[in-house]
Amino acid sequence: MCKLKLRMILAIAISLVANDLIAQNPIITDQYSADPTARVFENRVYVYPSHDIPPSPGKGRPNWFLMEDYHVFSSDNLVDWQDHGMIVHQNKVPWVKPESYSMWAPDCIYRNGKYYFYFPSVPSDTTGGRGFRIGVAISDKPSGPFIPQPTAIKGVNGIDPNVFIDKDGQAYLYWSQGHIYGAKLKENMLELASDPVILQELPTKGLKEGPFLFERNGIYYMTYPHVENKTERLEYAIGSSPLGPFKFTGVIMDESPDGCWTNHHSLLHFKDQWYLFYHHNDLSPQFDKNRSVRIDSLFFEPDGKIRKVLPTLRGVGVSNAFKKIQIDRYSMISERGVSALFLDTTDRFKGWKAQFSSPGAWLQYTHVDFGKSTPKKVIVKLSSKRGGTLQLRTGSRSGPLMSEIVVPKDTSWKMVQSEVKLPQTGLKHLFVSLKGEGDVGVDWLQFE
Ligand code: FUB
Repeated sequence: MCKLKLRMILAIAISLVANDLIAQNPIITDQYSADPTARVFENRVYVYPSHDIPPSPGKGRPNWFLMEDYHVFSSDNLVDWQDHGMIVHQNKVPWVKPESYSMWAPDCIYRNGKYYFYFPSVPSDTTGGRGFRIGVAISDKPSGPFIPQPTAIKGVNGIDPNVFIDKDGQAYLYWSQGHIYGAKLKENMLELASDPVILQELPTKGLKEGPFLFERNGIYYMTYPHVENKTERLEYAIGSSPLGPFKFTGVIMDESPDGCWTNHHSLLHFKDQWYLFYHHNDLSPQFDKNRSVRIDSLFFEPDGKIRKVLPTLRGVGVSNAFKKIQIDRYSMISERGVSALFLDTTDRFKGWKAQFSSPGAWLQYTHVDFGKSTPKKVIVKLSSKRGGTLQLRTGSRSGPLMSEIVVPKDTSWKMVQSEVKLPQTGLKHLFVSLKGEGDVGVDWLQFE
């Protein structure tokens, strides 16, 4: 094979590895991502998030959002995500002020063979007043390329566009600007077909933004982040038509306990399950303008109310037992003696480790699929100051012992393997605990 061909094959292989993101929460761990709108197109889930970038002197406003472009991600199982790359850049949109770093929360919708990507930004031309406008970029495919329209949508001042197409084919655009606004869209999806109205009856005190409207069983749900206390929580109001009137009905997710000021979400029905896509500053605990997209399952009560979603690290989806399992994204942990710590605080994109530090400390990691072939061994990437013994069980503390891993006293990262004593097939929950004294940091584990 000629050298050039070999180099090309190598480059393709490397780019495939780089674009295949495998994660629990947050789902995107090689860049910051926020404001996720999730849609099902062609039986795949596409996520259209904003793209936060780290602060950089001379770029944008200090200590504020820095957002210059959008990427799109897709998955057919909510576990393995592919980054399709950049789809729209601020300096390639004719009406957007160059270097304004204000490509905030977007949405995307399909109509008549085209994908319409809606995004807010700051315009170059401020004759219509200061503030944000909303524009559209169009593509033949959900992953782009998207061609931006030359001008922003006339009559719309604001941020956080959201589009809904009702059963009768009428499309609606929602956005926020102090209040939440809604208007009909023309068939071309590029112009308003009615004057904007303020959606009344939503809370009047505290910022509201990020509208996301959907319909289920004849109920129209207007969902939105709202600052009721200190930071944003996700709320919803219901009505019997797309422009209301709506009635405040409840909270979907409480404000974050660790102070991330924004939250922004979408709801998605995929393969018989509802999901909440939202964001949190997992990869940037000290600076909440660098956020990351998360997913958790969402359930409806029989009367149509939304059951409150408790944020998890485990997220959703089934982990393949024969691939790396990041147990630091646990489902549950003991009250003390175990925590998720960054592997490298100078490069948080390297991810986390599960640190066990006191006798009996445990964690549970749910939904691991062993399929039909039972593993012979488990490989654990770990390090330890004092040494220790990890026990691996299925189910819970009282579940059968699958493997015991004796960990040497060695602070360098190494792979330690241990025999799997009991045959394992099918879907299992893992229970990992520290037997007796010692300490162990686990980067990941994988069965073979
Ligand atoms: O991402 C920038 C802004 O923060 C969004 O437009 C808001 O919804 C909030 O998440």
